Amino acid sequence: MGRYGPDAATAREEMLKVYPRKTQRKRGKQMLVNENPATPAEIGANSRTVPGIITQRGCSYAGCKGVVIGPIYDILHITHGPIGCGWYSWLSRRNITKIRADGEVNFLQYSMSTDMQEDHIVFGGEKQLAAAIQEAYDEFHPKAISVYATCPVGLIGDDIHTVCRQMKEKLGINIFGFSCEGYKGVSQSAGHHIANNGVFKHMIGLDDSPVEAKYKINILGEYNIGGDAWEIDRVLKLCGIHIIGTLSGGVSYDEICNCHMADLNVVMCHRSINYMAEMMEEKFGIPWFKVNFIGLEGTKKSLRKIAQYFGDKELIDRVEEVIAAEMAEVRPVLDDIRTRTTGKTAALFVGGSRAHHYQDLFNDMDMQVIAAGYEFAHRDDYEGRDVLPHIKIDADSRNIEELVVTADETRFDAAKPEKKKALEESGFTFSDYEGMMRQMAKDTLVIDDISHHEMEKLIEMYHPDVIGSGIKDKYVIEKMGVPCKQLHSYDYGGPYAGFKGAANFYKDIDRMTSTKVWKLARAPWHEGGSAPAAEKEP
Ligand code: CFN
Ligand code: HCA
Repeated sequence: MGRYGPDAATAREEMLKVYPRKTQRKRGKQMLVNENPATPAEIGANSRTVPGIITQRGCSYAGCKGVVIGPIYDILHITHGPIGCGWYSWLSRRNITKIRADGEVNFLQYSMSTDMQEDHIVFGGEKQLAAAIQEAYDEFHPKAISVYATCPVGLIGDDIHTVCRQMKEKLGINIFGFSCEGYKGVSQSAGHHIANNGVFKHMIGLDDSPVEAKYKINILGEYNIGGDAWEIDRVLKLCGIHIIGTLSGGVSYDEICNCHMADLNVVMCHRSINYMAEMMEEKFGIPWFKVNFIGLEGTKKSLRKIAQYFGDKELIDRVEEVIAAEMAEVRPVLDDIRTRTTGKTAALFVGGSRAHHYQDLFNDMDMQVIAAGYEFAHRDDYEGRDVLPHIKIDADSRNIEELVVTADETRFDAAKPEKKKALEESGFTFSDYEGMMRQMAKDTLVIDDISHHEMEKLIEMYHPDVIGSGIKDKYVIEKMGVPCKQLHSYDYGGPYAGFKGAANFYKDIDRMTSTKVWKLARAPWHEGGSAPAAEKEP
C-alpha cells in the first residue's frame, strides 16, 4: 500500500485486468508508473484510441475550429457539413470575448453552417458552400471568412479550397478553408496542426504596420478560457510589456495579421501551437520559449524570463516590483487556505497541457497529485522536449503535411536570431526539457487518454479529494462522491491564470474539498457496499 491507497503498480494491474489481452498491451503502454521522474519511461501517447473504450478525446474539427481558430472573434466561421458539428461546437468552449473598440464586430455568438443534406452528399456540396459564403457576406460584411470541412465533406471530396479561392476573388475579402475533417489524426491534436498551418498561410504577415511599444510580444497558445488572457494582459501591462496578439484568445483578425511585428513569442500551450512558433521563427526570425502563467511559481518564472530576454535593467526591476506587489495580495489567501488543503489529494486528466500546468497550483496548496494524464498530448509533453528527435512515428504526420517555410528575405530580422545566439551562450535556455512526468512525484500514476473504466477504478482505489477533468466524466465522478473541477471550462469560474487567477483557484478548490456535501452522495450500489465514497471518515 502507498500512502494514499494501493501502490501504483498494483493499481495499474487492477485497471488493466478487465481488458482483453490485445487491449491490455495497448493500454499498458499508455499507463505508466513514474518510476524515474528524471528520466521518464517511454509512453504510448498520441496513438489511436481503442474502439469501444469511452474516451474524453475530441476530433480534428474540434481542435481546428473549436480550439485554435474559432476564438478569433471578427472572422465569420462557417462549418461545411451536416448541422450537428456546427451545433455541438456552438459556444461550448469557454473562450470568452469582448468587443474592445468602437466599430468592432463579434461574430462568436453565431454558429454558421451549410446544413448539408442527403442530396449534397450524393451530388456534392460545393455549390451549397459558395452560396453560404455569399449569403454570409451579404448579411454581415466580415473582413474574413473561414470554412471548416467536417467528416462527410472529406469523404465525398468537396474541394473547399477552390470554392474559397473563387469566392475570395469574387468578394475581395480574405476567405480560406481548413480540411479538418474529424477523422483526421487520432484526436483534436491533428486539428491544431491543420489550424496552425492555415493561420500561418492565410493571416500571419498580412499587415506590416509598425507597433509603437518598447517590449512587444505575442502570447501563443492562450485562449482566454474564463478570462485567463485578460489577467495575463493585466500583469504584463503593469510590467510595461505590450501584447500584439494572443493566439487565439479574445483576439481580432487584424491583430493576428500584424503579430509578426513582435520581438518575441512566448508559448503557453505548447501542444496546440508549437508549429506556429517554429514557423514564425523560420520566416521572420522571431525567437520563442515556453512560459506558464498557471501557478505562482510559473507566473513569477515566466515574467522574469521575459524580462531577462529583453535584458533591460529598468524592465527587470519593474517585474520584481510587480511580483512583490501581487504576491503581497495572494500570499495571505494561500496561507489561510493551506491550513485546510495540506495533504489532500488530486488527480488531473485534461487535454494536452493543463494536466501538467495545473499541478503547480495544487503544489502551491500542498496537495498531492497522485495520478495525471493528458487526453491527446504527444510524448514530448510527457517526457520532455528532448525526446523529440527519437520519436519515429508521430501519428499527426501521417495525415498532415508540414508547411515548407523559408525565411522571408525582406522581413526576416537577423538581429533577433543573433540576439538569441548570444543569450544562449550566456546560459539562457530557449528550449527547456520540461514535461509532465519530470515534474510528478516518483511512483505516481501517469495515464494517457484515460477511459471511464480506469477513472472509476482510480476513484474506488484512491478516492482523491478532487479530480480535475472535463464534462464527459464530471458527473460520473461526482456521483461517486468526489468533487470534479472542470479544468477545460473552469465550470463557471476563473480566471485561474496569473496572480489573481491563482487566488481564485485556491478559493474554489478549498470550497470544493472542505464541504461535507460529497459524503452525502449515496449511489444505489452503495447499499451493496462496493463504492468507497461514504466509507471515508469525515
Ligand atoms: S484551452 Fe487548451 S491548453 S489548447 Fe488544448 S491542449 Fe483543449 S480545449 Mo479543452 S481545455 Fe484543454 Fe489544452 Fe492547449 Fe482547452 S488542456 S482540451 S485542445 N486545451
Ligand atoms: C474539445 C473542447 C474541450 C471540451 C471540454 C470537455 C473544451 O475538446 O473539443 O471535455 O469538458 O475545453 O471546451 O476540450
